[in-house]
Amino acid sequence: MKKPIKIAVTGAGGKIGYSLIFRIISGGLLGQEQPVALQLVETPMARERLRALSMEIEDCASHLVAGLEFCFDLEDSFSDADLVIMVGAKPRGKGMERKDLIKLNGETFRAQGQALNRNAKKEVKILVVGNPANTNALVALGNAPDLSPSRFSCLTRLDHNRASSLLARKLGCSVRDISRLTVWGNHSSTQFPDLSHSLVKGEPVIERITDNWRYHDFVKQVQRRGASIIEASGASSVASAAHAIIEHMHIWIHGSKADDWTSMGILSSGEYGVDAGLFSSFPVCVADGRVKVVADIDIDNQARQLIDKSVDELREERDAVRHLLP
Ligand code: NAX
Repeated sequence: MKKPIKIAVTGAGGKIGYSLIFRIISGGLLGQEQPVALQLVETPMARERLRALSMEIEDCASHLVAGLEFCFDLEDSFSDADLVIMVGAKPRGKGMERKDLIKLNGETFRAQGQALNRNAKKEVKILVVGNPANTNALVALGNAPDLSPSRFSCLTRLDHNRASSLLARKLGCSVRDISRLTVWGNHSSTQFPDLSHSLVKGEPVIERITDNWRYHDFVKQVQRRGASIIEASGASSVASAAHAIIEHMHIWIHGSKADDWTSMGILSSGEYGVDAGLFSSFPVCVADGRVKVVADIDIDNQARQLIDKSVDELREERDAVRHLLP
């Protein structure tokens, strides 16, 4: 049997955690031959929920579970973790403004970034999911000076999947026929899902749709998809978020498909006019665990404006957490 891979999941006792953990222990992330040791990181208030979760994990009798520990203290969190999935975050409370939530969760990610710096392996892969995901990733990275920025990413694969699925429905094809779709910017209602370079069965998508649809209706629908789910169910996406987390990590570990790319939130080095030092979603290719922004994509005027709007929001978020950055 292979040596177990240690996976720390924060917020494991929440809704996404409940879907994600069972995907991991059934081999959805690392396959049927790779055992996993889970470290579930939560607040003490979730102790009983984790106790119930651990009983359910035991009752799955999965041959892949080589270890299971709970962590309620940041002192011990992320110790020797190979993969860290940071889902835990506080939801926006009644009367709370977005900038209050950014600050509140920023404090959490500062402390967690410091714990990552102390305890995680240097070659760890860290995915931030908890919102505001891009800015939380920025705060965690800023407080982990001994870890390379290349170890951090944030989730925009759910937005990518939403865009891909919507386009496939529009064209009456399978999502497998679609490639080279990009989500730019923030994981928020300013994100820009971009079809300018997308292909359907190898042919340009823009030959089959109008500019009006791709810059207006399509963009709005993808941007509002999370809100539509909240309107319909009263809660944010759960299973599709867990699915996107699995895909994001799978691609990071095993690489992206030849002739295609994915969308991932990573630290900008100034590519495509996104300020260096912001976490933004980009089109990326992954090989041997290394993430590279796809080069030389043309950006037309309409796309430029939409990207800039999202980058403006990322700057505002960064300014709201400046005091948490060194
Ligand atoms: P839940 O409220 O069900 O679960 C959150 C869990 O995090 C709770 O169990 C809570 O106890 C725990 N938690 C809070 N603070 C913590 C801390 N300091 N340390 C450890 N655990 C902590 O939310 P859920 O539906 O699971 O969503 C989790 C987060 O994912 C939210 O911030 C949500 O907005 C975000 N999402 C991000 C997405 C993305 O694409 N980036 C999509 C899905 C989701 O909306």
